[in-house]
Amino acid sequence: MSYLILTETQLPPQMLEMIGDLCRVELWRGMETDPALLAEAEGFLTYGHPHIGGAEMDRMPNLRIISNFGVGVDHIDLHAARERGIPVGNTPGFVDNATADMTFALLMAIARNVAIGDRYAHSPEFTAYDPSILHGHEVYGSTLGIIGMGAIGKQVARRASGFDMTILYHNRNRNLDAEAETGATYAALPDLLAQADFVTLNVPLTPETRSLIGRDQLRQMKPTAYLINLARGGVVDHDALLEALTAKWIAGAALDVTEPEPLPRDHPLLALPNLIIAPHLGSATRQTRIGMAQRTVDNLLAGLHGQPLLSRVA
Ligand code: 8YV
Repeated sequence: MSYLILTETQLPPQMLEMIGDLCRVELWRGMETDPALLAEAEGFLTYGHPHIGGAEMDRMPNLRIISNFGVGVDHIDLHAARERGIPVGNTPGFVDNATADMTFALLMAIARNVAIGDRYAHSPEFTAYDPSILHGHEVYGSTLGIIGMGAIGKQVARRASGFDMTILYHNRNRNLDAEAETGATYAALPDLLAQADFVTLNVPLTPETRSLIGRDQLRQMKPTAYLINLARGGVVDHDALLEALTAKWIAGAALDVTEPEPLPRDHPLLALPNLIIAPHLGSATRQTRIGMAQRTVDNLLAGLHGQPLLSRVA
């Protein structure tokens, strides 16, 4: 017995090995996909972020499981999946540490001019050491504002406590566990923005968090402060960010995610010296990818066999 599953990009060999002979894997080409494959597909493994809405689901009448590689499911219409009785699985818990590490990597990199320093040190211009250049912002002992105190935000806070940072956070609800464990203090969003030296975004993208950081919020930040986005591009209004970085309302920004992703190659954000950008590397460690792959495959197979998923989001 072999199930037909679709995926929008080639799966890495390690995942194919985990799936074994149980499934036949074919590529999803959006609405251009061969109707015979759509009619037969029983599983969908979203390896990147393809949009799967009600219209897409309706083209796959035999679909019994959508298994998402990753925790964020903003590209999948969960309401439409629930209405159609299609379970959706994701990988909570597996990405937390790697994403928190990367939040800190980008925070440190923008604070201490790592990217610009790297380009300078590689260039012919670097001919003599100069102690007067590229002075960054001290991270140790500074104030961190975490927006989104879920599992990833809490791991960011744990790292920040090692740097003796004053930790403020904003969340839909207070997270008493995180407060007790990390000494983080709940703050209203305007207070957090006004006080933080570094603001990290660790929220899922939902209708409530779309454009959470716009002109007004960037205006509330200190001119010496930095914004670090490891959530989704849509959480930040990119036009407002461009204005803020150009007019120096804030000192800089570090983005792991953008909308669209990638940005068009001639996007003006890419030309700014006070912005660093990574190609969505939040969870990209060898160790984390293995855990994510295993959970994605386990959810997929459970769904195909009509069993409860190990982590179900809809
Ligand atoms: C994944 C992510 O790399 O988990 C998430 O929500 O954004 C990343 O960890 C991505 O989803 C894989 O496509």
